[in-house]
Amino acid sequence: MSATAQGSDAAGKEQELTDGFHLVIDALKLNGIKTIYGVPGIPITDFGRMAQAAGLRVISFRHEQNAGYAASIAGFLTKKPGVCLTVSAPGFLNGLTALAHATTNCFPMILISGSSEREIVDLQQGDYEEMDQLAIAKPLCKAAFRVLHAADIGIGLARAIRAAVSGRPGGVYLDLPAKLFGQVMNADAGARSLVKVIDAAPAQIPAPIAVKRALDVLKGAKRPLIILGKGAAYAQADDAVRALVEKSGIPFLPMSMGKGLLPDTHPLCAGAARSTVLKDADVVMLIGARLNWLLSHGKGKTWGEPHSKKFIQIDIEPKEMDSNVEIAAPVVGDIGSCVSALLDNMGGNWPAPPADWIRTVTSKREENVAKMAPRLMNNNSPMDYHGALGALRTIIKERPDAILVNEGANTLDLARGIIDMQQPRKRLDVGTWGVMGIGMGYAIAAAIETGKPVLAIEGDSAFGFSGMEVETICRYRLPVCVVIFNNDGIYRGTDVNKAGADPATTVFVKGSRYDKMIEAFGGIGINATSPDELKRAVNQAMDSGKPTLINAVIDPAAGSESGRIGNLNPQSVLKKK
Ligand code: OXT
Ligand code: ADP
Ligand code: MG
Repeated sequence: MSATAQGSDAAGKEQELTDGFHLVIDALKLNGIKTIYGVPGIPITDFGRMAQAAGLRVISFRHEQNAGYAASIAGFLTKKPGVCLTVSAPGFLNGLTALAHATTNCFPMILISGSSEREIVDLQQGDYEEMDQLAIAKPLCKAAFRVLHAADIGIGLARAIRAAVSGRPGGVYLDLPAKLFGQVMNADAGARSLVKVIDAAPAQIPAPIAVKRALDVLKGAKRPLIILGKGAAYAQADDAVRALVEKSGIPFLPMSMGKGLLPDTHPLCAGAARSTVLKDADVVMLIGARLNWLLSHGKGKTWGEPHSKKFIQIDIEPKEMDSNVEIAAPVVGDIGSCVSALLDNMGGNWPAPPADWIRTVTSKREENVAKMAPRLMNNNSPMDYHGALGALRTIIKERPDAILVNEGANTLDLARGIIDMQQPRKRLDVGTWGVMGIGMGYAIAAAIETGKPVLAIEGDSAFGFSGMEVETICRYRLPVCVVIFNNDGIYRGTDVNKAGADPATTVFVKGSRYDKMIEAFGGIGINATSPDELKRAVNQAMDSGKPTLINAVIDPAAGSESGRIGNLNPQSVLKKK
């Protein structure tokens, strides 16, 4: 408890005092929150200083959006809410994209923002950075709270923590008006007002009948498939998930951030037979994955004949069931409890899936892997994606502990397929929205929360959304190696604007040297023009643990429009006239 001053009560008796600043800090510490990601300024500058003095780690960013993404991925990695701290109005708005991103991706996060005074805001009298932040945040997050009295800080924070991590995790907004920080109260009463949240994310046990129904559906399957989503990675029920796959003998398809829950090299991994398993499976068990656009909504030609399959879905959110197609066996609960219940009820002799199904999946996988293998070996200069990623694939294989952050279009889609992951929660990427800009925030939080080395593989456009944070990486001396796949632009660097002197909308300055950027802050910059050079440079960076930025020169003609999701671009009938 950090009471700060002496004062006297109404009867003139000496007493220890505390204030809003210290109560927020004490409440965070009491609940095991160790790190705050943010940008200082009015009214939270002193709060940051005091938090640091009180032993919290306060990571100061160059832009709130990156601090917010850092907090969101800290939530994913730790199952505790990641905390982002912003100033009012513009700072708050900068952090809001990340709060919405956390909610969309089901990551627990709390955006704490200082705000202007209610009396002035509500009368719209033009306060410094005036904005009705609570009203704006509400539709973009799971819950939003404002604390007006110091005595309510403990409850306010407890509500925010519970809302963020219980049930389906998500983003929570906590509004703290400037005046609250300076409010004074008796230190003992303040200490008593704090709440240590007990069992913030209670286990949610599935109904026995739901478990039985799921096993009945699964048992009847001739071509079963398990899809592992990032919810399964978040749940940290790694052993149970692995046991379920291995006991059932069912091929599994990892979603992007579900990769590594079981190694991509596992004999049952169907990652390299994606189209085949989605089209041909007759029973699909979704574990912590939604049937959204990333799974073509569970219907259409990706999924073969209409109504040709039954779905079993394990999810903590009951409303997720039947969101796109009928779910034959919904299992509602937390993944740890649900998967354990399935395992307990499978009995000793679970029948293996028919051998011809396993043969089909295996041979498709081997065919695709063999097709790709020679492309990964080239040492072309300038590099193509396959040559460059072939080099990085070996590095991640040799360093399974490292965390891979990945964004871009071609840089993302090809890295996802080419780089095998061996361990859970090691691949962090653009998630449900396919958002550019997560890169440096994720890399920073991953290094801080796990202490592991980080390799960020970034499209040159993607990197630009958060690139200034290389200064943050250098300032905190983080073991982050950023590799920029520099193909001179968005998707490709070859577009030409035939209508005038301005460059085409998708191209950047040709031959840019991003490696020079980090040198400005004392980091190591390297220009790599071939896969061999790239491999050497990354190994050197990962061995040294020093902040490094490698400009990987990629052939500007190597990529394709929108990577593997070009089909989502609307077409104009006039376009090709
Ligand atoms: O089975 P088949 O035969 O089909 O084969 C599949 C697998 O079986 C096989 N495979 C393998 N083969 C061999 N070996 C192995 N190991 C293996 N593994 C798999 O490979 C194929 C493909 O497998 P995959 O990838 O699993 O399957 P598929 O069909 O692609 O899956 C579908 C999806 C939808 C699940 C998948 O594609 C996916 O997850 N996609 C995510 C896409 C995404 O989110 N993209 C990012 C958004 S794009 C765009 O919006 C961009 N913007 C606009 C923008 C954004 N996003 N955000 C903001 C804030 N502002 C603007 C911008 C600006 S991208 C972008 C920048 C781009 O430029 P950069 O310079 O950054 O990047 P470059 O493109 O590099 O220049
Ligand atoms: P992916 O993009 O990998 O397919 P999604 O983000 O679409 O994954 O889906 C994740 C799902 O996992 C969400 O529906 C969410 O409710 C669910 N989820 C998250 N945590 C848990 C948990 N601990 N137990 C059960 N379901 C969870
Ligand atoms: Mg590019």
